[in-house]
Amino acid sequence: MLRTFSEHDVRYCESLAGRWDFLVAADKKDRKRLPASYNRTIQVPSAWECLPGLENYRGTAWLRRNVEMCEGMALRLVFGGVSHTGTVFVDGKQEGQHYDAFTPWDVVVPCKSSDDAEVVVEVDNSFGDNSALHKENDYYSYGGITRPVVAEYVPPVYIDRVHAKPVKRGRAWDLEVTVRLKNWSAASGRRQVQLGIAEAELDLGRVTVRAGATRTLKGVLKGLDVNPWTSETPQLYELVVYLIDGDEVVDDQIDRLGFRQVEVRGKKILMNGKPVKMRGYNRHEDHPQFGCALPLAAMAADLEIMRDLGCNFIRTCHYPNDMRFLDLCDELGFYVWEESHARNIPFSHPKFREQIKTNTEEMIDWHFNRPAIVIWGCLNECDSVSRGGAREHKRVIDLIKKLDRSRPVTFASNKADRDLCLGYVDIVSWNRYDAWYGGGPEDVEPRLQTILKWLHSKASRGGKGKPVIMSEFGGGAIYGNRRTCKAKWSEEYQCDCLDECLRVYLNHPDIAGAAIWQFCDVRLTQSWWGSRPRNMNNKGTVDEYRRPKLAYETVKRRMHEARDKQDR
Ligand code: ADA
Repeated sequence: MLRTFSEHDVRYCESLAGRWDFLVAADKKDRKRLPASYNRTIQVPSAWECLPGLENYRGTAWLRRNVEMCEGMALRLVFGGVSHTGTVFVDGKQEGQHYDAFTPWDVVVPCKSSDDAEVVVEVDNSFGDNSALHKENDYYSYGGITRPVVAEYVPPVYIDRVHAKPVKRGRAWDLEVTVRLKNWSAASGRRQVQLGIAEAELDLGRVTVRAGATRTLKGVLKGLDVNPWTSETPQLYELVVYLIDGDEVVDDQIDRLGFRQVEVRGKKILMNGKPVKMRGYNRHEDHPQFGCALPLAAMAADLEIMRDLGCNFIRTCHYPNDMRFLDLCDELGFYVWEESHARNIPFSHPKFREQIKTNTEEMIDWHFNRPAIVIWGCLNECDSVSRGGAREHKRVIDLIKKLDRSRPVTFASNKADRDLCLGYVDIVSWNRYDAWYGGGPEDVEPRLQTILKWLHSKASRGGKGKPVIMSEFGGGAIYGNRRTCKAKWSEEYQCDCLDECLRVYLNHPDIAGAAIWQFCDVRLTQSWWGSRPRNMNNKGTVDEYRRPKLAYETVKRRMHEARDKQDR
């Protein structure tokens, strides 16, 4: 399923996980848009690179299966993620298309009868003018239906999305709720919405939704006596929303919420009014056996490793993550910096503006309720030094602030004192490799002092007095490469890099967070081959099979020291 819990009791849902018919373009014998036949099957969800012979396949493929229909209802197909462009056909008719592997999307198709329908998903993971965000990069863009797919059956007027924002009022909490209804039918419908959480209930009243229209209802549950969500005590509460037609509950939506409030005050980041120091990792969704389509148990295993290391913070570099991973972060109490999909993207790409806008809107719309997400990020190491680049940064950051004022906003910059955009953000975030690119461990502290001096001066053009997160730092090591001379790419050298970076960053009063680059070694796209040993990004503290390198114990010691210091 799409989540680690059931989102509906009333709405009928069915997982579409399993064997789908599969065909790659090279094997297609006819020139019609959709294949007349398929020559193999594939597991959904999965990445096609895990099929022998398709390890490097970049292009188009089709996945097909039959799906139940239910006359009088509409089939709502919900995709957790299709990499990277999915086009859906139901009984041969194109019903929807979506770009970007990393945000969920849905198509709604009224059922004309209760006969099964044929669903075909055409998937394309090629690069070029069609794709600004997925491109040759220092991580891999896989292919396939790589996250779970669910078939839901919705009545004419149904619940499309529920957003809930906790607001601290002294010792109690208010909950500001927005319910978005849609009507797929040709007739208007009048419905009532009721909701409940933590023994409190609220009737949002009745509303008429015209044919094909969308309506939202808003309301506030006041004075809730609930326990706050924190990293140490990740208390979750179930929100249930009912849609009522006359005296019948015709639809529902269940989500889980945490009551926490994140804010920036001076150089500190506060959770529920208390300063926190976030410490953890950048993590790509990548695994040699599963590509980006990690099963839930593998995601949970990664989080257990980070918990063992004493981490409380994860940056979902460089894209929105699987909803199940975010659910686990809610359950385990990890703070998450989630960012819309961009790593060193040229703003000149013809599709950049439209694709980054859609990806950012979808990230916030689908993930708004996650208590674990405490920071929205964007535009990793893009052009924040030219006036044109500054305009693009302002455009995306303003969009995030328009969509959600309840979380601070940042972007990870590698432009140091050339940055023009620090005035737009709530938190200044730096990717710095002072111990790796052009320096050694001994350069970490003095270079931090220099850049902080610049930041807290007028010269930083708006960064003065803001909290700082060291959003990337570290060094590479090839698993098993042990060298007492501590040559670069040895585990010993990486150990020294991380030891000094963590000693400085976890103890500096101006640094509110530190995220090591990176959790595990990851695959690169072909054009990056030759730029890195093994054609991998080898800066993981564990390798791609999650085998710990020498630095593991050093990181663990430093993270536990910081955790114990914070708890005192
Ligand atoms: C950049 C980038 C990361 C990774 C890193 C590295 O900071 O944001 O995605 O490429 O460099 O390994 O050099």
